[in-house]
Amino acid sequence: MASALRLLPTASLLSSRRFAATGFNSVRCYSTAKSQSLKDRLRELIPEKQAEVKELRAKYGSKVMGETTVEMMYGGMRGIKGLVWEGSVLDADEGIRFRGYTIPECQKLLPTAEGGEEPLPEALFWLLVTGEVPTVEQVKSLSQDWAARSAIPSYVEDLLDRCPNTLHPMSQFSLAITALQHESSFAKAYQSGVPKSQYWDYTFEDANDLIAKLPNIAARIYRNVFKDGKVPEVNPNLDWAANFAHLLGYKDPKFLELMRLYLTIHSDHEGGNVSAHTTHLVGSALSDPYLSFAAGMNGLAGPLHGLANQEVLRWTMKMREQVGAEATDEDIKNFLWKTLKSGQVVPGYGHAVLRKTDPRYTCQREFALKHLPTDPLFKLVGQIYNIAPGVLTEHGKTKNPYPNVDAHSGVLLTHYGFVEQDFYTVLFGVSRALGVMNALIWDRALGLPLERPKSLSTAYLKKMLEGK
Ligand code: CMX
Repeated sequence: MASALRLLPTASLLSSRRFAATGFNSVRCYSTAKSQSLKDRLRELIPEKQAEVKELRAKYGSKVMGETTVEMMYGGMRGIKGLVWEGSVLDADEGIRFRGYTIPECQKLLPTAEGGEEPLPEALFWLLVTGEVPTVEQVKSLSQDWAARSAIPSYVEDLLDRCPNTLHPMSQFSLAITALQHESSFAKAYQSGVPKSQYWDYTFEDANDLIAKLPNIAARIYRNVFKDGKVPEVNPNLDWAANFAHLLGYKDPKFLELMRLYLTIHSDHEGGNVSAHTTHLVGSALSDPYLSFAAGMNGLAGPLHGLANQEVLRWTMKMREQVGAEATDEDIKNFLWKTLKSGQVVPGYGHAVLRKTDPRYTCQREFALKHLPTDPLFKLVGQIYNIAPGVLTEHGKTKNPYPNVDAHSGVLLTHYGFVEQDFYTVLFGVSRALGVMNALIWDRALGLPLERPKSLSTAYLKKMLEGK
């Protein structure tokens, strides 16, 4: 494990404006006993946060946060401020901050595996839940806790083993998560009439169980569809990402580092994206965390959202097939235009909120520059990065001609022999659990109600607008 010293944040990091920007009152480091469990720490934080929110609502409850235009109503509600999401905030130009920390800051501050450089996803989860940078001991205990919770029931194994290999891995993933609902502590507690003030406790248990079991579910799908169908035992001494790689059948320490980075950066991207918002929306009906997450995963499986990582690699391979290994810039430009003129989107480019290169793309590019600088596919992706923004700008439709997270991940995975593109979105899904489960715990802790925005028909709108 990294030395404790490495975890101490610098004064400049702590004093930065980002804490004000996220709305989280403070980021505390080393304020807790080194061995305190995540749940114990959360139990202390919840009353503070409840009081903070109560005061905010009493003081500013009637304050207007923005306006809704007719264009927004027909335009996918872009820019409407209608959700509270504690874990992360996305800035159009700067990208994501997890509890106030940028990705490079997380890479500097969060504990790593022994000898590693990338943050452990468990550490990111701790940060998302508490707003605090965890100690090495705290992260280690969370790794052990998740390893201990990781087994999946035999009926879920049987269910997956019976799926046809042609059923998309994301459909299998969603199916298994829905079936796992049988285990929900929250659903059982709700049926037995537990008071609302305790909802968060059972949600916390489900959230941790679910996160812990996802590597076993995902690896079973991977091994069934693409390998020999045999899944090894979880190793209680490994961290969550390393265990996942082990279950999938990958041993290269660099691939383990890639998994740690991958599972950290795909976790959370504020609340409005389809997978996050869906999980939150379904959870608002007090559907338990399994049902809520399965719904979110069905949204992640869409090609405009998480499935784009699979689409990017397919598209890049197709390009390589057509233009050859030594593609000129002109070849790439022509292929981009061909894609656009055929009415397709360029996968991995554009974003509903971002207006600059996604820092999740940048950190994957940096990983590639460090570990696989001469990989031919990485070179091609770099070449596309130089050309695509110009073509998309000239095309004139997309508001953001720069790459998003999905433009890079497939190349890194392919380098390490992970070539099964249909599985890529499942990896995204395993990571996304960290962000949306944190949000669901806080939804329950803050007692957020059933979500129910107002909708209008075009006829009603016309009547309102034209006075008819
Ligand atoms: N290639 C071609 N056209 C694009 C484009 C792209 N990469 N990105 C946006 N456009 C088009 C849109 O389709 C839209 O066209 P129409 O007016 O004909 O409908 C127009 O540009 C305006 O869209 P926008 O406001 O810039 O983008 P949206 O907020 O509507 O959509 C996104 C965002 C991500 C769906 C879109 O950029 C896209 O389809 N990108 C490719 C798919 C992708 O990479 N998705 C992954 C996003 C990250 C993630 O969630 O994982």
